[in-house]
Amino acid sequence: MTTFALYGHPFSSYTWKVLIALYSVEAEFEFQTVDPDHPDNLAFVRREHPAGKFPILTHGETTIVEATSILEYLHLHHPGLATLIPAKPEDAVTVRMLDRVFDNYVMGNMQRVVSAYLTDAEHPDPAEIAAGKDGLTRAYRWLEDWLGENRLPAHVSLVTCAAAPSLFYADWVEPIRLDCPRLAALRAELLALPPVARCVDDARPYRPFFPLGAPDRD
Ligand SMILES: N[C@@H](CCC(=O)N[C@@H](CS)C(=O)NCC(=O)O)C(=O)O
Repeated sequence: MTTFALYGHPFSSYTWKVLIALYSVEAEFEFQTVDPDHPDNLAFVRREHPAGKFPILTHGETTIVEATSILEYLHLHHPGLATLIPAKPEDAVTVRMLDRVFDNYVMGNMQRVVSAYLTDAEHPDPAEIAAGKDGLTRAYRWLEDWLGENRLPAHVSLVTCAAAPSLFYADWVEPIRLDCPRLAALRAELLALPPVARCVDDARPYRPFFPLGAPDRD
């Protein structure tokens, strides 16, 4: 079988998104760390992604950018990951919808707050922080209501891969409060899944680099 190679970093939420799928089936792949100690990998990512971001997957002559597209590709090309997206079209729409919700409104608002600290660690822009946290609170409320009326697929799916890293880091930025018990329970369930726990553990050495300061939990 042609080797899959994943360019990413163990502390990167979007890298986790793909790692969770690969780990869930113990897929064989090559991990290419993107950091200053691996300048060739940094150069590859800057060349291949329109904004120089990772993860990136290569498979033979094929290069795929963007985590969701990588998962769509693995769904088609990795025999163990054929269930990442449900076969029933209506269910597939729901899974893809939630993937967008987690990326755009959970991950996106979490990254907005983190970016404010990366831009100026001493004096992060209070307006950016407030906007990001407000966006997270709104997304939490929407997800809490959605979970009250719907169920997620029981197996590892595209939603698992999107939800676990975004909820993990978002909760560090704006804790999920007691008024969202279903969402808090979902985060705990996701963190207990072996492929997610493996990502959390592999990322532990990098926690001191979390720009807001990592909490003493998880
Ligand atoms: N829309 C991209 C977002 C990827 C992204 O934000 N990656 C971050 C790491 S989690 C990154 O590459 N940061 C480094 C940079 O922007 O230079 C995806 O879905 O893959």
